[in-house]
Amino acid sequence: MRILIADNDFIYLKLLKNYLEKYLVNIKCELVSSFKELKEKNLSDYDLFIINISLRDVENNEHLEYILKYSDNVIVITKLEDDFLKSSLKTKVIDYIIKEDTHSIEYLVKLIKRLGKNKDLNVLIVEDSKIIRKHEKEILKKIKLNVFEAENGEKALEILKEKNIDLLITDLVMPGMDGEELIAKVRENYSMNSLPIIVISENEDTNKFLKTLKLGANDYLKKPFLKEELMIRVNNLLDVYDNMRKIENQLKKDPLTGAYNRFYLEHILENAFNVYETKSIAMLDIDFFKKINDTYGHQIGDEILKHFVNTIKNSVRKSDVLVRYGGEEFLIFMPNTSKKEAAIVIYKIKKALKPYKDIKYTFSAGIADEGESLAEMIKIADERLYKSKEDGRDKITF
Ligand code: GH3
Ligand code: MG
Ligand code: MG
Ligand code: MG
Repeated sequence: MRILIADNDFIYLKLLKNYLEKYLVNIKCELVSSFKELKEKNLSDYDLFIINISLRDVENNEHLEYILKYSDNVIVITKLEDDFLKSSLKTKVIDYIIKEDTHSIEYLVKLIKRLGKNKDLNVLIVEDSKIIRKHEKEILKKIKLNVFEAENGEKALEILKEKNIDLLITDLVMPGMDGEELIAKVRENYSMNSLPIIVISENEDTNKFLKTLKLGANDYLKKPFLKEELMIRVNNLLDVYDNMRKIENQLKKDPLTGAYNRFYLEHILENAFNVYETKSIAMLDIDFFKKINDTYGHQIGDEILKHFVNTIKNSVRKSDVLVRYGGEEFLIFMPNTSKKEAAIVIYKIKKALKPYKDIKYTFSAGIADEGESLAEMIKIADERLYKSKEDGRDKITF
């Protein structure tokens, strides 16, 4: 991402550049200290502009308007007492930072990181008033979120079923299903961590808002609100949501290979097992792995485990689940797949498995689609894996 920064103060410019390039990845900052220099730049080269509201060679906000004609990816540097904060220009930029505030650079880094992540997130606005919906939508689009809209609770539930929604913003008073009922319904299926909810309503009674918090809303906002109020609350909530997802992922995954771990197998796959009529399990075990470790060292052994997992991931479907079952033993759960179809997948992995840096290695496998429970199916697949080993390794038994 390329950023153009404009400010009179060269020391501040250097500071910003160093800080942003240190704490953000794939960032390149260019600096200008006057409107004249700014006009010499080709604005289409930049993805983001960080612009001081006053430059020494401009009287008014001419330079800001000049940039806004090209791009609305603008963050302003301002003083608290500056007229900018009262002007309509404020609504046209993404956000602003206060120059005297020593923590504003940290806020800026956090904001830019957030904007990068928001591009992949979907927010649903539930609001019966078209005008308010439009207003909220404009704010959320400014911070790069993908916006979906519903005019009442019923419509919202439909969209939730179809789309992958990451944040729900709801009004309370709506014809049809109102906000309270919607929150209660949503919370039957989504926890506060899996789908955060913000209530926005003009109801004056704080008790009414508190009730929605007890129902499972994460936060609330009273109309009318400032653009920044909504923006900061949304961004903060999404930061929490990201962290929760990271923690949940860490809990479910093996840190070395990124495959799911035994916790996932026992707590999540156990339930998924009964959902599918047809399903198969393949157990894969690397042959003579102890010898690989002894010959090349444990670190190379680790690299081979990652290499093996990547090969598997490139050969299976998205719906297949890969679990690190033991040290060099992996389980693949394949929904809607017969034993024979599963065997085709495992042969595909065998064919795709290339040496790791000239180190050739093989695996043995056992496949089952029989068994009344997950444990039973694993046991059968494991027995067949053992058979593959007995038959001389580098074999697939099903
Ligand atoms: P077989 O063909 O019968 O499967 O022989 P093997 O040597 O692969 O099987 P064995 O079970 O005797 O050895 C597995 C080895 O895997 C032993 C253990 O040190 C190694 N191992 C387990 N976890 C890891 C790991 O995370 N990293 C590395 N490098 N080695 C591991
Ligand atoms: Mg309403
Ligand atoms: Mg082995
Ligand atoms: Mg083993």
